[in-house]
Amino acid sequence: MNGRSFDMTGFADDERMPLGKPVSWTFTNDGPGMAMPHPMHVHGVRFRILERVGGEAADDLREGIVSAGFNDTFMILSGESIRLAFTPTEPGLFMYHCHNLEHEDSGMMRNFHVG
Ligand SMILES: [Cu+2]
Repeated sequence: MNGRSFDMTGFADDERMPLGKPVSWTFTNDGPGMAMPHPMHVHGVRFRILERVGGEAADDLREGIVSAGFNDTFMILSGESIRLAFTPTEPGLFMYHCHNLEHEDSGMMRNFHVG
């Protein structure tokens, strides 16, 4: 993600989040490799989906996606861009990753730091 693979203990400068202040993340599913949806999970926070733009999927898949309310996981379609927002309430090191086991096992997982 963002050209980075999993690093067990590390995180990048842009993965450092302030405690108690709202942040917004944008995920865009336009990376290399086979075009496919990814079920993305963020640990330690609950977020709201603010915006979905683009994306390609069969209508019945798109119709089954729920964006309303608080979430800890979201499906991002191939070619889609999603903006979400949350306010970190607990300090520490948390992970965000694709919930497809093959993907997370191959490094589609990162840490973010709060505090
Ligand atoms: Cu994935």
